[in-house]
Amino acid sequence: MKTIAAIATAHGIGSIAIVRLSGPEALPLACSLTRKSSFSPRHATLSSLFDATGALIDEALIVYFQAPKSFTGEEVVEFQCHGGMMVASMVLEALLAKGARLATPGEFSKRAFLNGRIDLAEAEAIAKLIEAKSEEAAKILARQMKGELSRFVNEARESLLEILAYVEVSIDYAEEDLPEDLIRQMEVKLTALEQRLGEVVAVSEQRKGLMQGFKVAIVGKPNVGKSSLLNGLLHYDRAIISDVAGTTRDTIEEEMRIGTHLIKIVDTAGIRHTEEKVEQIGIARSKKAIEEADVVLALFDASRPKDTEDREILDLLETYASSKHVIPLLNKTDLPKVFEGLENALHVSTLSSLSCVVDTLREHLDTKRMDEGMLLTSTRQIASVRKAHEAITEAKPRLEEAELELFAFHLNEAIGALGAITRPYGVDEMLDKMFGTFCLGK
Ligand SMILES: Nc1nc2c(ncn2[C@@H]2O[C@H](COP(=O)(O)OP(=O)(O)OP(=O)(O)O)[C@@H](O)[C@H]2O)c(=O)[nH]1
Ligand SMILES: [Mg+2]
Repeated sequence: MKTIAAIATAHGIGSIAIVRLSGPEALPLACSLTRKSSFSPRHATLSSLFDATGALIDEALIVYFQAPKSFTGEEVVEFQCHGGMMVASMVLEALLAKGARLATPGEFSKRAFLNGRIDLAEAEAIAKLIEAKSEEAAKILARQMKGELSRFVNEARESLLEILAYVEVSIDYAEEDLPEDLIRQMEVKLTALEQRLGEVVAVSEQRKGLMQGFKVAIVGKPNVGKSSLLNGLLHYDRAIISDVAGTTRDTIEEEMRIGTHLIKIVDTAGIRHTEEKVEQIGIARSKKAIEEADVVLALFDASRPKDTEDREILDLLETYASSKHVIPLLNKTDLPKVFEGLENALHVSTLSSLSCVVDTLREHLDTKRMDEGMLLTSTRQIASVRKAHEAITEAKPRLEEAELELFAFHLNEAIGALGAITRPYGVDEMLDKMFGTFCLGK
């Protein structure tokens, strides 16, 4: 296995940067770069670093992790050098010149997985934690990184394996039927598991936005003040505002923080009938933005009478009523009110404070919070648990019909699907698990 190296910190200016080294040559390479003979494990040592020509590059803190007690399970050395990309690049170059290879993206985690230090669910959590879009997501991922999901999956898998063991044995030794009470026990266990997996999938689907970041779209007919609302929420002039209807031609996306959430907010082109080609494309994008949004801020102009365009937008939003959270806003309330209806809408003016919009958004997003409980955090995980759930649903009636081989087949499917989340079982491991606790006595 080659020794790999990479800069582990983000590009840009910062006070320190970390260069990571992993593989059998990590310690000799570090010694060579520092002209030291050794490092004691898990101690921070301040040392000068020299390049291949012997020139001093930097003074860095060096931490050596002896295999297998390291992130990758290999020999690892971390160089905490001074920040900015120049110094870190020079340290990296020096390591490469001495024989290390540049790591590919995710290679440290891949080695950690291959060496059994983390499973796939934990690796996924590490990757996602870096991009977490809310405090809740970060907490869920931190728990997942510590093995919460893996424990859940393993427990589910173990109980399926236990059932499978009984069934396989009775298939192999078919003189006697399975005792009736054993079948009942299996059914109870399977039903409980089926229910639990179903719940986890449902909750995870519902809270997808928590992991991926919620999307909030601002929609309405032209000139109602959508771009003014965006700018007001962002506290800077991001979008062009004018009294010409049709000013915004394309969707504009920005990130902003609402409470504990990092959301994407999208300003859209005003929706109306138009012959103008570019505007038509913009309007199609506005509709797409509604489809992609978790929350829709639907804006109307209080200073003008309700017209056909407003009604069409209300009809359009009606079609999304069950799948999106639509918050109606009546804007320009600093002017005399002419618009009739939408009494329940939030009354706002982009010329003054928009705190009520922020509060309403935060209240809604907070209902999606999840401080406790487990969440599947990727489409891959959701698909696997759903597959396991379906396989169990398929399996149950087979048990009743005493079609044990088919029953075992579906159980195997469920075990396989769950295994894909963390670490697929090898055949031997599966047999060991199955028969390890099972005394055949024959
Ligand atoms: N009096 C008043 N005028 C507002 C308010 N909000 C926006 N306006 C004005 O309304 C006009 C249209 O505002 P925009 O924010 O460009 O409207 P828009 O919905 O983005 O329009 P399009 O991009 O054309 O779809 C501008 O002249 C704004 O200054 C408000 O609360 N009160
Ligand atoms: Mg606009």
